[in-house]
Amino acid sequence: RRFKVAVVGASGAVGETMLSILAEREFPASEVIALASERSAGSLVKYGNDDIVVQDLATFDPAGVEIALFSAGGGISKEYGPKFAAAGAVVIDNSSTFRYDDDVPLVVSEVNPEQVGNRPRGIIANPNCSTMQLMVALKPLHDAAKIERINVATYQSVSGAGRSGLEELGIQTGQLLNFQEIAPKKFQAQIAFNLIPHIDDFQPNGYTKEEMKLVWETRKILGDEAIQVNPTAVRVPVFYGHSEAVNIETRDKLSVEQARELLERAPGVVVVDEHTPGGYPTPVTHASGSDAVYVGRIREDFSHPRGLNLWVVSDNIRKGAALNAVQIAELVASEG
Ligand code: A2P
Ligand code: 11C
Repeated sequence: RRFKVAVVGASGAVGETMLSILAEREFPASEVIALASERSAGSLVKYGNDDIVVQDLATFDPAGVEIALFSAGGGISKEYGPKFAAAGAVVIDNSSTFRYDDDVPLVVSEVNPEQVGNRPRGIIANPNCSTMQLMVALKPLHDAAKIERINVATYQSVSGAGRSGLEELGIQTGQLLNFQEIAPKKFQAQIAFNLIPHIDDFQPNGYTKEEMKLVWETRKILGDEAIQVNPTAVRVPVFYGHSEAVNIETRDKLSVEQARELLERAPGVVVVDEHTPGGYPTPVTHASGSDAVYVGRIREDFSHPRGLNLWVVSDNIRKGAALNAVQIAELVASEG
C-alpha cells in the first residue's frame, strides 16, 4: 500500500531533508506534497530526482492526506496539525507544541517505537534534536544498569535554528574575516568565532527552555519520571551536527567494556572510540550528512563509583529531526 504524504515546511532546513530522506529510503508514497508559506509557494524543492512545486499551506485542502510531516514552527503546528488530523492524516510533528501532552506520544524510533500506535489525537511528536541523540545513546545503558542521573552539556550547531541560523554564521564569518562590523539578528550574541550559552527562552528556574526540554523529554521517552537530568545547552559556530558531553550515574556499576559492548550492539549507534588523534567523532568528520548517533570518549568517571562519561555526536537535521520523523512514518506505514 502507498500513502499520500504532505511535508509542511518543505522549504526549510528540516523540511528539505525530510523530502530527501523520504526519497532516499524509498518511502511507499503515492504522492508527496510540499507545503510552506505563500512566500515560497510556486518555488521548486527536490524530492529525489524530481522537482516538486511548493504549495501554500494556508489555501491547501488536507482531505486525502494520510501522513503529514510538520516542521514549520510551533505556531503552524498548533494551527494546522489538528486540522490535518481531523481530515484523517497521521500528523508527525517536529515542533515542541504537542510534545508534553499526555495524549500525544513522543517517539524515538530506536527507543520507544511501540508508542506510535498510542495516538488518540492522530498526532505523534518528534523529540527535540538534542534529546533525540541522547536517547539513542543512553537507552541501552539505561536498560542494562538504570541511569539515575544525567549531566549533559550540549554543543549545538546553528542549523538547529533553521535556515536563518545557517545564514547568520556564514555571513558573520565573512564579515569578521573582512574586518567588518557584525549585527547579531537570529542569535543573541556574535556566533562566528564565539559560543552562546543560551538557546530558547529563559525559564523561572534559571535554566533555558532548550535545557528543560532535555529534562521533560528524557523522562517521557524513557517512561521514567525519577530520572534526574542537569543540562547546559550551548550554541556553537558549527553548521551541522550537535555534540554532547555526557556524564551518567547508574544504579548498577557499568564498566567501560560493558558500556562499549552495549553501545556497539545498539540500533542507530556507531562507536568511534580510539585513543588516537581523530579517534573520536566530531560533527564535521562523522556526523554531518550521516544517519547514525556517534559515541566516543567512553570512560569511567573517576570521581564517582558508578559514573561514566561519553561524547555523543549526531546530525541534528537528520536523526535529530527529519530522519526520525520519516522513521516514525515508516512505523505508521507498516501498520498497514
Ligand atoms: P517559507 O520558506 O515559505 O517561509 P526553517 O526552520 O529552516 O526556517 O524553515 C521554516 C519552514 O517553515 C519553511 O519551510 C517556511 O516556509 C515554513 N513556514 C514558516 N512560516 C510559515 C507559514 N506561515 N505557513 C507555512 N509555512 C511556513
Ligand atoms: C536548536 N534544538 O538546536 C533546537 C531546535 O524544540 O524542536 C529545535 C527546537 C525544537 O536550536
